[in-house]
Amino acid sequence: MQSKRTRANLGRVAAVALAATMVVAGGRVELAALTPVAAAAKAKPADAKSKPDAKARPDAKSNAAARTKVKNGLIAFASDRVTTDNPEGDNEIFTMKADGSGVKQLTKNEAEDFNPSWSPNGKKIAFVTNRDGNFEVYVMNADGSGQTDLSNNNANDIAPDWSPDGKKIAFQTDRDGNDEIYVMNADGSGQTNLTKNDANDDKPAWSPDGTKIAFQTPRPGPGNEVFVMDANGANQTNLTNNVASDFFAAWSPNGRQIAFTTLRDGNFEVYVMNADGSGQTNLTKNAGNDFRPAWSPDGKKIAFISSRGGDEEIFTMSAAGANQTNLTQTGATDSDPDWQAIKAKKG
Ligand SMILES: [Ca+2]
Ligand SMILES: [Ca+2]
Ligand SMILES: [Ca+2]
Ligand SMILES: [Ca+2]
Repeated sequence: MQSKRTRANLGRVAAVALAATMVVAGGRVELAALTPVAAAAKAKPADAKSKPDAKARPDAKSNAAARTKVKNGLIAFASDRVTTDNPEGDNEIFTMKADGSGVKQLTKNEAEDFNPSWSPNGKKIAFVTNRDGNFEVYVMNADGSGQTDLSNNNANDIAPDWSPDGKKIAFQTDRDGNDEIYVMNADGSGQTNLTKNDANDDKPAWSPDGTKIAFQTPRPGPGNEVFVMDANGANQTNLTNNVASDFFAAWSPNGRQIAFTTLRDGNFEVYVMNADGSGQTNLTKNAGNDFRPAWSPDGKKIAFISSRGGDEEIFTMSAAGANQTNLTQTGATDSDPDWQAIKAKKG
């Protein structure tokens, strides 16, 4: 049966993609991530010198200008909730308002559809689907129309993330025998390996100024670390440097912080750190699993997944960890939040 096949396939790929989030602690294996992957370094002295002050940098200035023109839009997410248009209960892409109301289903497909990622202008959503028999990065319009295969490769292509100028999409693929971070043009052309490392390199996240890509990798192992590299793959650097697994990096809109997930406290917590890896701070502080942070475009809130109530729900909190609020409350698995940026109208 189709849905069974795709589910089995999803399970396999999720296991591959998330293998690096498994941690062996005292002989006990803890499975770190429960969803279908949905997950500025100790800057070199030379780097640090060339960027002494973010405020003084022209690109940082233009980012600040851009921020003032952006407001928070919809939250896209994946869910296996049963609906009239999803009787089989496979994963579909949905959107909702930031208060959890106005839920709309964008995909209607018996395959698994997940990992939504808004384009910087808020008009398109890249996502992952296995409707063609293996995982591909697709793109669609914000209303669900025009669903198109971008990666078009027999390997598993997942975890898309747009460059801030909307011209490129980074993603994760196992086409070379282990997971690598690739980049392609927004039309799917020019697919290029950035990481080229025997370890699994997963879950790219583009910095708001476009110069860096954060990702997760179990180097040196056994757990994942949050790494950062230049957008061309150079200078791959460990930011977290912690024996526990650290993964699911997400840049703050001003580029000064990176939210991530860590197992260092015995269950998943959403942490935040400065973009150079300093100041690693627990935001969620909850006995349940809290993971996969996604910033609001205005930088004031963070969406994340929490299973503190038993099943995975989409929560939001302030950027300081206050007001942790469940938006979904379905009993289904709700995952992969990503927040739309809307350009405020002029005048
Ligand atoms: Ca589906
Ligand atoms: Ca593929
Ligand atoms: Ca690799
Ligand atoms: Ca927790």
